[in-house]
Amino acid sequence: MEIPGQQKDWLSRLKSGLTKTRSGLASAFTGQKIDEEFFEALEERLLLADCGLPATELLMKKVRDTVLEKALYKAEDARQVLRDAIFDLLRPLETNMGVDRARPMVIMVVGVNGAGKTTSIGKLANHWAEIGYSVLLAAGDTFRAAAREQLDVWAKRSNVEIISSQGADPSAVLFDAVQSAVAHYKHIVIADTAGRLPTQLHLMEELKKIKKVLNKAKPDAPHEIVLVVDASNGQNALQQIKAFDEALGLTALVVTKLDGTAKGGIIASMAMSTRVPVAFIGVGEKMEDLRPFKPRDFANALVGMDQSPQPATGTSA
Ligand SMILES: Nc1nc2c(ncn2[C@@H]2O[C@H](COP(=O)(O)OP(=O)(O)OP(=O)(O)O)[C@@H](O)[C@H]2O)c(=O)[nH]1
Ligand SMILES: [Mg+2]
Repeated sequence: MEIPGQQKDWLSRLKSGLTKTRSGLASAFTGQKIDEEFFEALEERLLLADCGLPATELLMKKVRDTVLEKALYKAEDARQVLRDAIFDLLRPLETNMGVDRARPMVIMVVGVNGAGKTTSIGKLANHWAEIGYSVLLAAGDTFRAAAREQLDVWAKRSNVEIISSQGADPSAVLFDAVQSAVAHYKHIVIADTAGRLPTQLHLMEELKKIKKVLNKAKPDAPHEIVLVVDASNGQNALQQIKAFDEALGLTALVVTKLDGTAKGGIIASMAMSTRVPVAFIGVGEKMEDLRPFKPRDFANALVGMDQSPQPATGTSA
C-alpha cells in the first residue's frame, strides 16, 4: 500500500532524477510556435535522449499527426501530445512483480559489471522488509570478498538475513539459500550474481547452471530472472537485454542510473525492441530511489508535466 506522502515524494525524486534527460528534451519547446523547425529540433532531441530511430520516428509521427488533426499551433501544446505518445509507447513495459505468487519467491538477478545489481537488491530487500516480508539475500557473487561485504552491509541495514560463502561455487551457495528459505518459510529470496559481459560465454554458461540449480532447489524457481541495466549505457543496453534474454529467458528489467544520464529516452528504445517489461527504475543512490516503473509518471517526468495524461488525445491508435 502506497501512502500519499510517499507517492508525492517519489514523484519529485523521479522528476529530479530525470532532470538531465528532460532538460535536453525541453530545449525543443523553447520557441513559441509549431513549425518545421520545431519538428526538426524535437526529432533531434529525441535522438539525443537515446530514444533510438524506430521510437523517435513513431513518436514524431504521432506528434505530427495530432498537431495536424487538432490544428495545434503552440509548441507548448505539442509537449502534451508528446507526453501522451510516450505514455502509449511505454505502457506495454509496465509489470507488477507480485511477490505473493510463490513462497519463497525466488528472484535471480543478473547483469554486466557495475550495472547496479547489488545496490538494487539492497534497495528491494529494504522495501519488501519494510512492508512485512521476510527476505533472504543470497550472495552468489562468491569470488570477490568486497562483493559479499557489500551485500552484507545492505542486509544489516535492512535487518534481513544473508547467506554467503567465500570462494564457493555460486550455484552451491544459491542452492543452499533456496533450501534454507524453504525450510524457514521465507517470503522472498534474492540471488545476487557476479557481473559479466554477454560475450564471456563461460560466465553465461555459469548463469544457465545457476538457473538450473535454483530450479532443482525448488521446482518452480526461479520465479523471476531480472536483468539490471545501466541507463547510461544507452543503445548498448539493448544488446545486453537481447543477449541475456536469449541465454536465460528474462522476466523483467531493472533500469538504473537514470539520474546520471541525459539518455533516459533509452526506455522508449526498449519499448520498441524487447518484450521484457521494466519492473523497477533507479533514479539515485539512496534507499528510496528505486521504485516500480509507472509509464504515466515516467512520461510526465520526462517532458516536465505534472498532470496525468488525458486518454482522449488521439495518440493511442
Ligand atoms: N546515481 C545512481 N547510482 C546508482 C544507481 N544504482 C546503482 N548505482 C551505483 O552504481 C554503482 C555500482 O553498483 P553495484 O550495485 O555495486 O553494481 P553491481 O552490478 O552489483 O556491480 P558488480 O557486482 O561489480 O557487477 C554503485 O556506486 C551504486 O551506488 C542509480 O540508480 N543511480
Ligand atoms: Mg554486485
